[in-house]
Formats: sequence, C-alpha cells, structure tokens
Amino acid sequence: MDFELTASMMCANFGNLEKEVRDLEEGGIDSFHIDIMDGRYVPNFAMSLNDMKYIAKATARPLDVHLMIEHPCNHIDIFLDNLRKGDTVYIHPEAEYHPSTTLQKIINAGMIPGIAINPGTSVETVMEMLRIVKKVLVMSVNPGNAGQMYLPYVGKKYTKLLSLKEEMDFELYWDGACSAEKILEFAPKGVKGFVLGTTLLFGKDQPYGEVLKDIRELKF
Ligand code: S6P
Ligand code: MG
Repeated sequence: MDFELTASMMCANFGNLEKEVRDLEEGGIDSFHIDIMDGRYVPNFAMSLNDMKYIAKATARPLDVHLMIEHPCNHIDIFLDNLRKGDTVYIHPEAEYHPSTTLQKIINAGMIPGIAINPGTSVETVMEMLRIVKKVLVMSVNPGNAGQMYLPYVGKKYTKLLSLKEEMDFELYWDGACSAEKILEFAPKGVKGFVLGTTLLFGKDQPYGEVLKDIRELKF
C-alpha cells in the first residue's frame, strides 16, 4: 500500500535534534512535519522559525509546515523565504480574513498549498478552497498539542473529503493521534499520508527505523 509518513517534529528530542533528523531519515521517513504555533491561534508555543530553518538545513527531505498562527499572511514571507520549492505549507482558513490570498502567495513561491481543517470546521465552509489547494490536512485532534485522544466525529469528515478529492484534485493527510489501526482503516480508503507523533513514533523503546518498517509492513 502506497502512503506517506511524516514525523511530527514537535515530539522529537530537542536535546539532540541533529541525531533525531538523521535517525528518522535513515529509518525511512518521507518528510518532516513542523508545527508552528503563536500562542494566540492555539494556546501553545511549539516550534518556531529557527527550528524550521534548522531542520530545513539538516535534511534534503521535504518539509511539511503547519502554520497554527493568526493571520499567516502577515508573516508568510519569512517562512517561504526559508523553504525549498516542493515543501508544503498548510494554513488554517479560520485564522485569515482572505485565505485565498495567502494560498496564492504559497503557490507563487513554488510551494505546495494546503489547508488544515479543525475538528469543528465543516467541509462546506472550506469548499471553494478545495479547488485551490493540493493538500488537505484533517485534524483528528484539536490543534495545539501532541498526545491527545482521537475525536471519533472527524471520521465522517474524512469520508466526505475522500468523495471530493478526485473531482477537486487534492490529496488528504491525517494529523493527530495517528495509530496503526487508523492507517489500516484509512490508507486503503485513499488517505495519502499520516503525521506520526507520540501515539505511534516518538517516546517508544523501539528505534525509529523499526517502527517505520513495522508500519510499512502492516497487513492490509
Ligand atoms: C497538533 C499538531 C500535530 C501533533 C501530532 C502529534 O496541534 O498539529 O501535528 O504534533 O498530532 O501526534 P500525536 O500522536 O501525539 O497526537
Ligand atoms: Mg500538525
């Protein structure tokens, strides 16, 4: 089964970030998920610009930047200036007066445009943006923290978005409380990639390479 695995770097050991990046690369991770928070749009400060810049320098693999900040348009250039073409930038449409303008800036810079959809946000409210973006990151937990419980009511949203993805030309990604059971259930339905955090990848007694190999070898 073909699916992408991305590491949620806010869950990594910042005591030795260089080793974390190297171990994840050697273990076969596809990309690095960078959760940028401003303490306003979400009640937490996770990673920031310098963390993103460091990881961008430390790896040649793509970055997957998840902006949980108010009015990303005001700061988007600082992020885009430090990314490579082909990296992905997700914004939260609720955090912006004119999200389509911000998405256009991401496209113009050569990055892949994405929106992140909160558990409480309906597909209907972001419908037009589905025509603009290439990736949709569906939050299975409320944004702001790692290590939360899966919110079962988001399952229906995946189903709805899966039915729209061909026609509107986007791919679906999973963020929050991602377990092997969820990959087994949703990868065959067409979810293209999964953000791995504390539920499956970080803080275990197993090396990253082994965990990632186990996931790739899941029996569908
Ligand atoms: C949450 C953030 C996510 C988490 C990830 C952690 O605001 O966007 O990317 O870091 O979900 O995974 P887990 O398995 O600890 O929930
Ligand atoms: Mg995230």
